[in-house]
Amino acid sequence: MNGADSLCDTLLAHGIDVCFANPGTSEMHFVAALDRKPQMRCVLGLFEGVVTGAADGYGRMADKPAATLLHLGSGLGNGVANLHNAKRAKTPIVNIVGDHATYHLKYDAPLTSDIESLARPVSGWVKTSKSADDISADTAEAFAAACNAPGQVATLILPANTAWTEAPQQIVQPLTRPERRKVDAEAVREAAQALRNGKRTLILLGNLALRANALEIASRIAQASGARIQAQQSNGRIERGAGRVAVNRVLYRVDDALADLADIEQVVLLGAKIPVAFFAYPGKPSTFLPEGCAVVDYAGEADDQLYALQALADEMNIPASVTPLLNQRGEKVMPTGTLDDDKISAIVASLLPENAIIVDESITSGREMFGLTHNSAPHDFLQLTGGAIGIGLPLATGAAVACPDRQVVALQADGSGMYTMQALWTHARENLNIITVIFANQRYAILHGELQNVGAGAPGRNAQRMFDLVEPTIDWVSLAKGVGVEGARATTAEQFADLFAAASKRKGPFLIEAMI
Ligand SMILES: Cc1ncc(C[n+]2csc(CCOP(=O)(O)OP(=O)(O)O)c2C)c(N)n1
Ligand SMILES: [Mg+2]
Repeated sequence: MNGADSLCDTLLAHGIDVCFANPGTSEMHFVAALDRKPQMRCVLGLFEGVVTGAADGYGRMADKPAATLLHLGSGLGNGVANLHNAKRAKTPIVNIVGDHATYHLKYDAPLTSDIESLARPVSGWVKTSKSADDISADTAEAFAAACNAPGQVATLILPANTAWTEAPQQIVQPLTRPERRKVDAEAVREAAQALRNGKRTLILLGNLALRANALEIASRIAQASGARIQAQQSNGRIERGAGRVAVNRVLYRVDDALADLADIEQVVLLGAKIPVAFFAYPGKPSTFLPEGCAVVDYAGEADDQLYALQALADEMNIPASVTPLLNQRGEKVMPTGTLDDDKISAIVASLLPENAIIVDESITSGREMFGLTHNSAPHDFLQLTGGAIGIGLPLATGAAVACPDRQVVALQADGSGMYTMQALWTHARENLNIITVIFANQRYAILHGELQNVGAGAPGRNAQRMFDLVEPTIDWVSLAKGVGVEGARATTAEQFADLFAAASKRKGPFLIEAMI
């Protein structure tokens, strides 16, 4: 029993049985230990952004952490953008990073770096194990930290000699997971009072308030009080579709969001933060609430939002006759002719398999998707939470590993997809049920718009060369084929619908390059 065995046994004892990995020499003893633990599923990602994004997708869907295994500061650095997204999604991750043996650090070997400093901005907890004796306790602490509500990245750095040194047989057993904080009775009374004060009120929902059961209570509260419910802009996971409550998100574009919230006099925060603009734009406000809007900070992100909703509904004495407003199943809409992004949204919304998981990194192309899928088959919706593009294909990987019986549909803009297209290899390697739809508009379309939005004018030659993915164009069907994923190109709506329908009937990954 060495430190590496102690790590693996402690992870397994805590219910972590998936490890997304890209190891190196300093992690070889962990690899050897993992080899002795067939219960642990090791999933290789061919770039660390795939590893961390997959751990995010897994954590969002499994409601428990996966482990990662990354190689020193460089490996961690490659994975930071998607750890940033995970941090924004409040995803629990036990992020394991190997380091040089402690006595080797003073020689400043080529891969030496300040791993803790790289980890800190994306981690809620960082620790370097000092010895093999500590590994089990440190791993248990990392697990507890990752699960600390509302969920966070816990980075555990393991020097190579802690792995290969003899460790105690005894491992640390899991503690019971602490419950989320429950809002107190006073807060409940205040929130109920606020909902009766006659102000035009928005109840802004985030975190676990966006699960189906919580949304049903929110819908009853909205009807009983006349308040509006809405989700914050950026959410790790929403349960939605037919038979569930429709909830829109705060809009992305500043003018749209301002107009949408213009008449709100009071906002009740329930697992959400005050809505702010993604970016600052010259002459536009940074926050979306109208001036003078009252803020009732009812339940925080780390609180038990389901409890907060139930307690509020009880306090309001809502009659049983007030039932949640549930979405009806929509009519099938099957557009025809030349393909465009809105036709794709309509077709995906119509053909979405039951209980699918939508992973949305469609950027400009999927703007209609959210509205159209209110009436689709019930599904989970995972979005880009932190704005660091390149998460879609990895996120789909993790979601599919967590939920092997469900169809994952990755709606992937082409530019963002190229950041981490290596994930497709993992889709093939693990035979994951993922349909990837590439919105092949062959450009960074959003940046064309943003150049105008910041008031910088029309793109010249240099701007175009930074925004347009041409000369050469990207052939996604060939890329997919090269990493073992079957794919086909669609240029008409009929072709797209046929490919999507066929792909949802088979097992394993399939990629549709949608030419728009
Ligand atoms: C890590 C990271 N790098 C760069 C950016 C800036 N950025 C935002 S959107 C975008 C391009 C998006 O293009 P694409 O994915 O093709 O979507 P489209 O705009 O065409 O819909 C870029 C480069 C970012 N958000 N995150
Ligand atoms: Mg694009």
